[in-house]
Amino acid sequence: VLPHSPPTPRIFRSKLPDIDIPNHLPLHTYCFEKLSSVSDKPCLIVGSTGKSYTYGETHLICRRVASGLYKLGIRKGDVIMILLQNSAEFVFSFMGASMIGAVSTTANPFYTSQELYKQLKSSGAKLIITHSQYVDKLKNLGENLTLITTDEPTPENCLPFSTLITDDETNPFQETVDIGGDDAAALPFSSGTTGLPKGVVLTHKSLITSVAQQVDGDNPNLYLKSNDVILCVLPLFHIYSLNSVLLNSLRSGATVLLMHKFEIGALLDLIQRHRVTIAALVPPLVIALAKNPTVNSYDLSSVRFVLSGAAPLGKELQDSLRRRLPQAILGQGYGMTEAGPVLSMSLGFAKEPIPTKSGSCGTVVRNAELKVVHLETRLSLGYNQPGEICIRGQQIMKEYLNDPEATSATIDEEGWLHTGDIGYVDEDDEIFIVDRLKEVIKFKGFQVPPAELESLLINHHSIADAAVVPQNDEVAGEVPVAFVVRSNGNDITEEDVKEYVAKQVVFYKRLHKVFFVASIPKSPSGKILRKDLKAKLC
Ligand code: 4UV
Repeated sequence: VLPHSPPTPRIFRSKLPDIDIPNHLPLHTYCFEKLSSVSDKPCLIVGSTGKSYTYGETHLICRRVASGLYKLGIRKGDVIMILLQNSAEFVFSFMGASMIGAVSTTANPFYTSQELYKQLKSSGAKLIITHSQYVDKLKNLGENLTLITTDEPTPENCLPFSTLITDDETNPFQETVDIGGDDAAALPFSSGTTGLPKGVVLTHKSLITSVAQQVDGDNPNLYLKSNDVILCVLPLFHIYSLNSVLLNSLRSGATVLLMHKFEIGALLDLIQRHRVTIAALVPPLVIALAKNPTVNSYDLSSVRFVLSGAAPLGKELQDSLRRRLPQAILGQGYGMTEAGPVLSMSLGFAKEPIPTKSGSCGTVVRNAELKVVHLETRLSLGYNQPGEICIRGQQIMKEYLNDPEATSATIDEEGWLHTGDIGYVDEDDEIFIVDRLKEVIKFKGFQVPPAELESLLINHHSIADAAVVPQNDEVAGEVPVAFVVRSNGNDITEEDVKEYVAKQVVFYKRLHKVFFVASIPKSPSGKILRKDLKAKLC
């Protein structure tokens, strides 16, 4: 070793060997690759009605939607917005768009007009598929926007979803659209490590790689079988459910049980009725399963895996759910939209399982590299030393849409994606997340970007400056609270501020408290010293 050569980076890898990943294929071809062997098996079940679609029917409807979108002028590279709760139409739209090389940007149907406008503008979406109850919010948001609604009656100036599916699926376009691995397939929005929500370009290659890292190979990290019934209660507009529930299930030939909203009674009833085997959850739903007394009246013995992700799951909670579901394997996945999304997953879910500790997020997925870097020196650290988690592999995002600056601040020249999460890897290669370097607040796993709320606050004529930080909350994990500097002579109240924000944002971004202060602590370069503000909350 030369005296001045940098130390070799410590890189962590999966205990499972790398596999060949067919990520040259388009996503829909990869997901439906085993169609002929599962064609008559149920692919989707709509929880509220019991209606089910076989794999053969699902694939056919997706092809028709592809053709219908094409007829409406949607071409390769065009963006459509899917603004739906979990439903069969969500799946048909997403896969149909993929078939013509179009890109789906997914958004929360509870978003306000203002939030939707920003995502529409930034994504350049030309067409929106939604439910009639959301159409009012979309009025006047853009000219030349095609609106499609999935329910009857069809509102004025909208087209019914049936326009898309009455078409002939044999349309020759499908053979002529040339889709490459580097072409975008999904465009979820995320604030990443800083700032406002940005479009995250996930390509066919990144999504296939991520799915393969989880469910492919002789010994898959997440062992799904074609007779599995997978609960889809987490919203498909968020990458966790889209990738780890929907795409993983399609690839595995399993059945997806769609629930359009969470309600504990309905959830337990569906698990019992459809003999659900796999439940993908977030910590607040784990709390409900672990603590709600009604759980004892249901037969949940079919459940074999419970996956928790999107926010930290404490050891105690994991242990109390284990007592309730003794037959099930409980474990975590750790994901980030920009990471494609899965960085790590419990090997307890593998075909040849390796038990993982409570509180651990599992080990890094196969065909990927993970390192932990010192916050100041940026040198990579060994076992048990906390630092920023970085990930490298073909699953990570291509870029932030139209934002090279934010892209290069997140993915460095060597291809490492910097997560903004602080964690360590223990001597068994298990990952533990201990803190967050980045600004984002996670309310029940949903992103609340402080910068978005701060820009609303600063726009108020009675507010001179503001900062938003997370406060710990037993049920939600974190809730946003604001520090506000009144502008001269104003007597704006806490209620005024809360109401002003609440009118403009989806429910989980609402402020839970407002503290009036004389000034916001900032670094010499003008960055809000969030740590100082968080310390005031303790
Ligand atoms: O960008 P995002 O909203 O993305 C997610 C994705 C979660 C997934 C995805 C696929 C899975 O299979 C799965 O199990 C979970 O949440 O937010 C990313 C940030 O959320 C925090 C962390 O700060 C990420 O950078 N986060 C995500 N998972 C965990 C977590 C976890 N298991 N424990 C602690 N924090």
